[in-house]
Amino acid sequence: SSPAAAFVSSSPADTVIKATSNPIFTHKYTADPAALVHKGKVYVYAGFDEAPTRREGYVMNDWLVFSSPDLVTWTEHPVPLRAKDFAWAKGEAWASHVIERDGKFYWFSTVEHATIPGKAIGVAVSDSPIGPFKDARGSALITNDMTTDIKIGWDDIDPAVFIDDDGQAYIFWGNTTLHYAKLKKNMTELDGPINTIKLPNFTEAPWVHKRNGWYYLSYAYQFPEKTAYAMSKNIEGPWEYKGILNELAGNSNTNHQAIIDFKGKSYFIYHNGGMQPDGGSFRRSVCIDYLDYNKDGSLKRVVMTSE
Ligand code: FUB
Repeated sequence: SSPAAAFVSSSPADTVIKATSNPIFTHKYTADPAALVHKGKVYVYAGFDEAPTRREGYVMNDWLVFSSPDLVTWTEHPVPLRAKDFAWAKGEAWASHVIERDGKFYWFSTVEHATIPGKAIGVAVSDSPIGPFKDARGSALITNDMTTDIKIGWDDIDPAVFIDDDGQAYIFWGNTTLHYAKLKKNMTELDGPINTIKLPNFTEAPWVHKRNGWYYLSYAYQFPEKTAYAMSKNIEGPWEYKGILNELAGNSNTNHQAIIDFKGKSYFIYHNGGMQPDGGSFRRSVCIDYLDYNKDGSLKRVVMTSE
């Protein structure tokens, strides 16, 4: 696989990258993309896979942010958030999601909790989509002891936040069991009970989006992971399982997607393990492909490309 993105120039603050094919970034391994469209630009927030070649296991300390006006020219901004920026966290910058509300940007992040065993979800805030972000609470929003399925230490991971047209915000998260709860307007507190959604072979990585009156809930399916999805007319369900959306992502045993509309087209942003010479489950690379809808609102299977 030949490098797709050419390293063009750098300054102490920003690095400019031209990406004419997948993977979009080749100077670093990047994983778990979340994407935000804001004022004519796409922001991609990704975990930084730093595992040395042949190491089996995640080495993830920082998150990265990239912005682009056209999905070809990307700017990598200075590191906007590190797992250790949450003083209560031990580390491990796993999957995250950034969303804007009333001019502030909220970064929901998975980290390892320092004192409550297992993963936890924190929230950081900034006035800018590129940060810097600061812990918004001083404590975790969700910890492993708040849900009953405490068989594994990584069941409270992978936040996906969605704000409905009526202004109500929801957070979805989980591994093996998919949870969701309402968020207060301040975006830093849960509002009401933690609920559970049952979907076939749910593993992790939920992402919720809405289009033409349909809610879509895509997620990592089985292990190694494909991406599957469900649809509903109501954000609180019931969700109807609709099938596989994306196949195994190269030699990565995880699959993690973000879905956006940008300048009239829909995009599926994900990571793939097989796109760089030493790539794999712990050295993943963010890719972008088109997402197409059928007339009835269902989704066409993603065609992963290297172009
Ligand atoms: O990158 C670490 C974990 O792997 C993420 O939190 C999951 O979604 C999976 O991609």
